[in-house]
Amino acid sequence: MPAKDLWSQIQKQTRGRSEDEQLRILRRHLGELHDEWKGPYKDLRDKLRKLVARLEGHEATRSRSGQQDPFHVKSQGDARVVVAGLPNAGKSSLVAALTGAATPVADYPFTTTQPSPGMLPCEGGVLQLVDTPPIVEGLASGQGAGRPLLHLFTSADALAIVVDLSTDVLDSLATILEELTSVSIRPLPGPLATVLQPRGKGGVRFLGKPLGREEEEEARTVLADAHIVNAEVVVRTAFDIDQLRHQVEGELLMPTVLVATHCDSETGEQETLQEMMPGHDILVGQLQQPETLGNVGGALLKVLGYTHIQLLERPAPEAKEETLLLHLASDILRVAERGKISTKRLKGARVWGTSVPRPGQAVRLDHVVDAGDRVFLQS
Ligand SMILES: Nc1nc2c(ncn2[C@@H]2O[C@H](COP(=O)(O)OP(=O)(O)O)[C@@H](O)[C@H]2O)c(=O)[nH]1
Ligand SMILES: [Mg+2]
Repeated sequence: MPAKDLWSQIQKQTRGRSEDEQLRILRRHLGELHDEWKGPYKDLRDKLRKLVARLEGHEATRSRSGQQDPFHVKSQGDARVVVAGLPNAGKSSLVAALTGAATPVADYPFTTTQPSPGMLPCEGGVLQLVDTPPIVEGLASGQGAGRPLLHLFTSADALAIVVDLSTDVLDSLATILEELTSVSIRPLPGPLATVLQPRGKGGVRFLGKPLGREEEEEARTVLADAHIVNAEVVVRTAFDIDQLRHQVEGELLMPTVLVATHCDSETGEQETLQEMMPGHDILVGQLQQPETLGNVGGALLKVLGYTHIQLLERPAPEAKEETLLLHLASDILRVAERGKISTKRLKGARVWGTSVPRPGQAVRLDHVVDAGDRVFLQS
């Protein structure tokens, strides 16, 4: 088998697997790649050796730390989605249904006492879903799983809030939001469009998509009013003054989807949920039949701000080689990294799509691509 095909096969086999499983698979393949093989096989062997060394490093750290903090969940995959909700809402059922991870499900509350991750492969990426102990009133003052649980929420790239529609939704959601507010989390119906990154020096800088003169002035005023003199404002997809304001006020903007469970009977609860969380995607279905939930992975990728671009094999828009899943506002360098292409000799790219005025335009490494762009990397 050509080295390139073997590499795609290995990627397929390891995707979504735990690190221990990945290590086993990589070691097996390494054993089959003979030392005297040259060219692309040698490159593949080197690549696998590096991956194995990295995973072995993780393994060593894990065993050294011995008794681990169960609330410290190692990040894996492209993004972390923490599944949150009241007791018995269906959090564990959701994670089990989507990832096949073994997590205890039972019809009595507090079955889940520790977070437990599972991996969800979707659309060329893989998401880490983290099942969690339930939210109860007063987490911040040590009730239930307490502060460690709140801290886990703040470590998420997105939240999936599970709500039982057979309960009083107004009440349930109010409790959840209050607990999230205690660590300044503000749910967001979509991806973070404008990011504030405080810096130690350098004044106020604007990065990402260019913004208009008035927008820049508005942003500078908001920052100055809060006495922020050093910061980077990164416009990922669009300039959003409200998002900037919330971040200036110390809020953690958290992309969030809702999952409604126990929706066997028609009540008005789903509408109530939507009214309380305007703009948020609500996934409704039977957890026992995950296919009824629709494309959960797709909804999560959307709220996280992921999109697809096409990598081209030749400088021609129809010469499609590979579809890549990328975060919105990724640049050419990131495209190459994601496509596992060496960035050492990379000079730039030619792009067909909405991020350039002219089809096939030559761009530099810091050019930010748009959803659906076709990219030919030039080295
Ligand atoms: N009827 C119905 N039961 C569900 C649904 N989702 C979860 N359950 C049941 O509710 C109970 C609690 O589920 P679990 O996933 O452990 O909830 P958790 O405490 O949020 O993790 C279990 O008996 C599940 O089988 C649903 O959508 N409909
Ligand atoms: Mg549970």
